[in-house]
Amino acid sequence: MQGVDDDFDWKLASTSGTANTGPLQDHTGNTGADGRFLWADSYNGGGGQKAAIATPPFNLTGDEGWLTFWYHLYGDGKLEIRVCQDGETVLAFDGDQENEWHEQNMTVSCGDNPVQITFTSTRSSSLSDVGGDDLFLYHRLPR
Ligand SMILES: [Ca+2]
Ligand SMILES: [Ca+2]
Repeated sequence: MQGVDDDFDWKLASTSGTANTGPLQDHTGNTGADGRFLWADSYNGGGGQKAAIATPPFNLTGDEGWLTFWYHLYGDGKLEIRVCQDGETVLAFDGDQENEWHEQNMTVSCGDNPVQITFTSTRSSSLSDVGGDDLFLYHRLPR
Protein backbone atom coordinates (compact mmCIF):
# COMPACT_ATOMS: atom_id res chain seq x y z
CA MET A 1 0.00 0.00 0.00
CA GLN A 2 1.53 3.28 -1.14
CA GLY A 3 1.51 6.13 1.33
CA VAL A 4 -0.75 8.95 0.20
CA ASP A 5 0.24 11.60 2.72
CA ASP A 6 3.75 11.84 1.28
CA ASP A 7 5.62 13.26 -1.71
CA PHE A 8 6.30 10.42 -4.15
CA ASP A 9 5.87 6.67 -4.62
CA TRP A 10 8.04 3.60 -4.33
CA LYS A 11 8.26 1.71 -7.61
CA LEU A 12 8.74 -1.91 -8.59
CA ALA A 13 12.03 -1.91 -10.48
CA SER A 14 14.73 -4.20 -11.80
CA THR A 15 17.48 -1.59 -11.81
CA SER A 16 17.78 1.93 -10.50
CA GLY A 17 19.23 3.08 -13.79
CA THR A 18 21.18 5.82 -12.03
CA ALA A 19 24.96 5.73 -11.80
CA ASN A 20 26.61 6.07 -8.39
CA THR A 21 23.54 5.12 -6.44
CA GLY A 22 21.56 1.97 -6.51
CA PRO A 23 20.66 -0.77 -6.56
CA LEU A 24 21.59 -2.05 -10.01
CA GLN A 25 20.05 -5.48 -9.39
CA ASP A 26 17.95 -7.22 -6.79
CA HIS A 27 19.48 -8.87 -3.71
CA THR A 28 19.73 -12.28 -5.40
CA GLY A 29 21.66 -10.75 -8.30
CA ASN A 30 18.82 -11.23 -10.76
CA THR A 31 17.75 -8.61 -13.23
CA GLY A 32 14.75 -8.15 -15.48
CA ALA A 33 11.52 -10.01 -14.69
CA ASP A 34 13.32 -12.34 -12.25
CA GLY A 35 14.92 -9.54 -10.28
CA ARG A 36 12.37 -7.12 -8.96
CA PHE A 37 12.80 -4.97 -5.89
CA LEU A 38 11.16 -1.96 -4.32
CA TRP A 39 12.84 1.24 -5.31
CA ALA A 40 12.61 4.82 -4.06
CA ASP A 41 14.54 6.98 -6.50
CA SER A 42 16.42 10.13 -5.68
CA TYR A 43 15.99 13.50 -7.24
CA ASN A 44 18.58 15.94 -8.46
CA GLY A 45 18.51 19.34 -6.91
CA GLY A 46 16.14 18.81 -4.04
CA GLY A 47 15.79 16.95 -0.82
CA GLY A 48 13.42 16.10 1.97
CA GLN A 49 10.71 14.41 -0.09
CA LYS A 50 9.32 11.29 1.51
CA ALA A 51 7.76 8.11 0.14
CA ALA A 52 6.08 5.52 2.35
CA ILE A 53 4.97 2.01 1.46
CA ALA A 54 3.31 -0.45 3.82
CA THR A 55 2.32 -4.09 3.98
CA PRO A 56 -1.29 -4.94 4.72
CA PRO A 57 -1.98 -5.12 8.47
CA PHE A 58 -1.59 -8.55 10.07
CA ASN A 59 -3.24 -9.45 13.33
CA LEU A 60 -0.93 -11.70 15.32
CA THR A 61 -3.28 -11.60 18.33
CA GLY A 62 -0.58 -10.61 20.77
CA ASP A 63 2.03 -13.08 19.53
CA GLU A 64 5.47 -12.11 18.31
CA GLY A 65 6.44 -11.91 14.66
CA TRP A 66 9.81 -12.42 13.03
CA LEU A 67 10.62 -10.00 10.24
CA THR A 68 13.31 -10.44 7.62
CA PHE A 69 14.09 -8.20 4.67
CA TRP A 70 16.92 -6.80 2.57
CA TYR A 71 17.65 -3.13 2.05
CA HIS A 72 19.99 -1.12 -0.15
CA LEU A 73 21.06 2.43 0.63
CA TYR A 74 23.89 3.64 -1.53
CA GLY A 75 24.05 7.42 -1.27
CA ASP A 76 22.94 10.01 1.18
CA GLY A 77 19.33 8.94 1.70
CA LYS A 78 17.43 7.77 4.72
CA LEU A 79 15.27 4.71 5.38
CA GLU A 80 12.95 4.47 8.37
CA ILE A 81 11.03 1.34 9.33
CA ARG A 82 7.90 1.03 11.41
CA VAL A 83 6.53 -2.39 12.33
CA CYS A 84 3.26 -1.66 14.12
CA GLN A 85 0.19 0.01 12.63
CA ASP A 86 0.37 3.70 13.64
CA GLY A 87 3.56 2.85 15.55
CA GLU A 88 6.86 4.63 16.00
CA THR A 89 9.97 4.19 13.88
CA VAL A 90 11.88 1.22 15.30
CA LEU A 91 14.80 1.17 12.91
CA ALA A 92 16.46 3.87 10.82
CA PHE A 93 19.38 3.90 8.42
CA ASP A 94 20.70 7.36 7.70
CA GLY A 95 23.33 7.91 5.05
CA ASP A 96 25.51 5.74 2.90
CA GLN A 97 25.50 1.99 3.59
CA GLU A 98 27.70 1.26 0.54
CA ASN A 99 26.69 -0.27 -2.78
CA GLU A 100 25.40 -3.60 -1.48
CA TRP A 101 22.32 -5.29 -0.09
CA HIS A 102 22.07 -5.79 3.67
CA GLU A 103 19.94 -8.38 5.42
CA GLN A 104 17.99 -7.36 8.49
CA ASN A 105 16.16 -9.63 10.94
CA MET A 106 14.15 -8.57 13.94
CA THR A 107 11.47 -9.59 16.38
CA VAL A 108 8.19 -7.75 15.98
CA SER A 109 5.82 -7.28 18.87
CA CYS A 110 2.77 -5.04 18.67
CA GLY A 111 0.57 -6.37 21.42
CA ASP A 112 -3.06 -6.16 20.39
CA ASN A 113 -2.31 -3.75 17.51
CA PRO A 114 -1.86 -5.14 14.01
CA VAL A 115 1.62 -5.63 12.63
CA GLN A 116 2.11 -3.42 9.60
CA ILE A 117 5.58 -2.98 8.14
CA THR A 118 6.14 0.50 6.69
CA PHE A 119 9.24 1.65 4.81
CA THR A 120 9.70 5.40 4.54
CA SER A 121 12.46 6.77 2.31
CA THR A 122 13.59 10.37 2.61
CA ARG A 123 15.53 11.95 -0.23
CA SER A 124 18.64 13.99 0.35
CA SER A 125 19.84 16.75 -1.94
CA SER A 126 22.31 14.34 -3.55
CA LEU A 127 22.02 10.81 -4.94
CA SER A 128 20.01 8.81 -2.45
CA ASP A 129 18.21 5.86 -4.05
CA VAL A 130 16.84 3.29 -1.62
CA GLY A 131 15.91 -0.33 -2.34
CA GLY A 132 14.01 -3.02 -0.47
CA ASP A 133 13.64 -6.71 -1.31
CA ASP A 134 12.35 -10.07 -0.07
CA LEU A 135 10.42 -8.99 2.99
CA PHE A 136 8.98 -11.87 5.02
CA LEU A 137 6.95 -11.78 8.21
CA TYR A 138 6.63 -14.98 10.22
CA HIS A 139 4.13 -15.61 12.99
CA ARG A 140 5.98 -16.99 16.00
CA LEU A 141 3.90 -19.50 17.86
CA PRO A 142 3.54 -18.78 21.57
CA ARG A 143 6.08 -20.51 23.77
CA1 LIG B 1 3.26 8.02 -2.10
CA1 LIG C 1 13.75 -9.54 -5.67
